[in-house]
Amino acid sequence: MKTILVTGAAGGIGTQLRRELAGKYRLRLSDLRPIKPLAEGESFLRADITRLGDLLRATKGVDAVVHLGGYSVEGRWEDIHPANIVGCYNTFEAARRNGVRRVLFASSNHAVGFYRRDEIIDHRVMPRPDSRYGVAKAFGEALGRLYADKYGLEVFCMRIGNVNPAPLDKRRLSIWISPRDMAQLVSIGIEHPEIRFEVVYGVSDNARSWYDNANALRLGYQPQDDSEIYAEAVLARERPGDARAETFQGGAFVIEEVIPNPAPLPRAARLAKRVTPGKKPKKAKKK
Ligand code: 15L
Repeated sequence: MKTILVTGAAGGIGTQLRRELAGKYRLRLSDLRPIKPLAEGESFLRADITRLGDLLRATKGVDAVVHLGGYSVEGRWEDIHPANIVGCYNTFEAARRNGVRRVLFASSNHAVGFYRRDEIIDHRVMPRPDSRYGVAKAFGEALGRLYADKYGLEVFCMRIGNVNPAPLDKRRLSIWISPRDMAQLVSIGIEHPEIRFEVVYGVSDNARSWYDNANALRLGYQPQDDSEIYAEAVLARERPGDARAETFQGGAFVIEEVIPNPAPLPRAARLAKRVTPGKKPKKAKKK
């Protein structure tokens, strides 16, 4: 049985994954917060991902790392930088030094959140982060590419939508992933023999998806769930929100600000009105 290190295992995704992966792998769970109770086949190792030494201990003897650790929403650079930039670097570097073959990186839809909702994007699009958090996810993907190309690590980047038993709102109808689909994708990331460097979307088979997830399907992903069965209930409780947030895939992340005096908003507001590239803008009617 393979031993898998899961960083950030006390978080939402980690908790749901543990349930789904139980019995399939020996899970070494790491986090700053203790995890109790542990199930059979699980062990806990406290690790601060901002410390390389902690990760060198945690990655010793594992077959793969599922790196979920770090800040999971937008935040101040002073918080994102240590947790998501330094922490991500330490994870890849510790894996390399300990000869761990494979790293699964929990990237996010927010690495590409500034694509519009009327666009279908695939795994080859340029990053278009919607937040500092999204920038850190794009950094993790780039770092993964470097470690794959330069050191031969096998790297599987999952641009995760939102893992939950059911979609929370209209935006999540497009990016939702059920816990069992998430676990299937993670298993592919651990088991697939041909992985060198891959980017896939961590989403279920949602009718309202704005992703072309061909790369995941090519690797054998067969999502079982579709958010559509929740659509009526979700839409019935949806209230109109901010126009910019509703224009872009990243939703509230595109408007959320954590710094004082953010850059002038009028220019950014114009972005939301911009036509899709390739389409000619309509001429304004003369009055
Ligand atoms: C994410 O990447 C976050 O980790 C999670 O907290 C959610 O905000 C999710 O994206 C989302 O977009 O719903």
